[in-house]
Amino acid sequence: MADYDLILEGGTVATASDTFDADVGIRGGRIAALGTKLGSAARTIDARGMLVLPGGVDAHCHIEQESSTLLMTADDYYSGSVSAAFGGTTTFVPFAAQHKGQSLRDVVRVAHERAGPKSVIDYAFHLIVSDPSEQVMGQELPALIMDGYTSFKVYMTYEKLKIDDAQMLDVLTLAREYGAMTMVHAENNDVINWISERLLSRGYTAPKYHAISHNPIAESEASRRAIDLARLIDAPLLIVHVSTPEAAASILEARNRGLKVYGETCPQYLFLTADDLDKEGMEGAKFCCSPPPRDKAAQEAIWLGLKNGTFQVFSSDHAPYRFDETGKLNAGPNPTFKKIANGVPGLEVRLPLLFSEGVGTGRLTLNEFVALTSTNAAKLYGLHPRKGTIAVGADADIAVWDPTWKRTITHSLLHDNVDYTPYEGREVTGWPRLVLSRGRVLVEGETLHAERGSGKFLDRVPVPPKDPAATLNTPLDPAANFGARLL
Ligand code: DUC
Ligand code: ZN
Ligand code: ZN
Repeated sequence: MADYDLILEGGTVATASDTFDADVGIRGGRIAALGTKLGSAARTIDARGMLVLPGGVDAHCHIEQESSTLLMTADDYYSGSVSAAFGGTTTFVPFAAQHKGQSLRDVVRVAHERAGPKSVIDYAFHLIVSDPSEQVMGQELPALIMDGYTSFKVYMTYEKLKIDDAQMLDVLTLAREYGAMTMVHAENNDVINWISERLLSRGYTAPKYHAISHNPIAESEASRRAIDLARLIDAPLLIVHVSTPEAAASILEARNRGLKVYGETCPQYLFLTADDLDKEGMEGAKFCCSPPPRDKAAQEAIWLGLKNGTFQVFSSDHAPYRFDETGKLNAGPNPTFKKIANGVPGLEVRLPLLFSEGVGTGRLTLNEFVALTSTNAAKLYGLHPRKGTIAVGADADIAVWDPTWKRTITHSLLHDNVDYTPYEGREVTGWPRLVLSRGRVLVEGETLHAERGSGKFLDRVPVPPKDPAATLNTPLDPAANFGARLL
């Protein structure tokens, strides 16, 4: 019998901290050895000239999920996970989304029913909490966190999803007590609505007004407020899909003060601008997402944030809607900017875009790239060290990158179920040639080997604060918990 099931031979391994030449021995789905002359293997793959990186962890994507207006995404767990795999992502964390009035337990059950038979990559779920009712806050959410659903997203905008500041404080308090991570969509709903109404009443309806209505101040104000609410509770907070220099600066300032504040950004804020929404006719609808792409100066600030510790996580926020009546144009062929389905696809191109424009140009080191696209998300969401690194004992989730592979991104190259890509025609250098999930070959060249439903759900454990005396009670006891800070 061979020593290993598979050896990747002669490649350069990179983790979030180190880069070194080593063969990787894989046994039983895990990394069993790193070194040279490892022994025999049932299969050996020549990785000379290749970069052997941890598979990507995409911690923000919308898969087989109904939007707040009950519009279903174009990707289900099969097409979504296949698309992820072809782009070098081996774990994703889509959302189990609650709509007002729904039981969170039901929402989680449905997410499992959707993902289990279809996903080809391993997955976990973030919850979306839109209705923090007594039942949800008193029973369902604490129980779900303890069951391992240790992260959830809340919204400060979107009429049907948003929670108010008092609800946010309740949610943060509960997250702190039970050891969960709160993710927040930070945009000021009233600011957006106020501008939108003025635009619409003057007949300004084209897609480009989406970007104008989502003014950067709506994002920076809400981001500051969310940080302050988290500061009051001393709860961890991750601000998702950050697009503006000001919001980025607030996150960095909070981090420098030692707050447990984290930031995420996405490809659309590095590679698209508001000008893309101003394309001919309804074409601009393809680029409508919230927050919207900004300007060149904002792109530069977001690049800087990837480098200077503002952002820990680079996710796709893949929100796939086709450019037809099932998606972007579900409200008719000529909708106002308010009625265009929000979101852009990006699951498959997330890593190649950042690799090419980040590592390829020298803006990011290879190790920073690995940290931003894989390791940090695995750590923040309780998946590390099983996921997000190349180390003995870790799952053998590996993307073997050809750093010289030049490709032109075009819709027909991609495997999602969307009928366009916002990055059409963009040339990139570097793409994975081989993708492994728990040692199984998922993708080799342009061929998919994975079986439907072969991805596994990933258990996580909550991490409550170490000092139980510091744990907040509900309702809050100001004398015990807040005295020092409130005075
Ligand atoms: N914005 C979100 O908040 N979610 C999905 C898509 C989008 O554009
Ligand atoms: Zn969002
Ligand atoms: Zn999103």
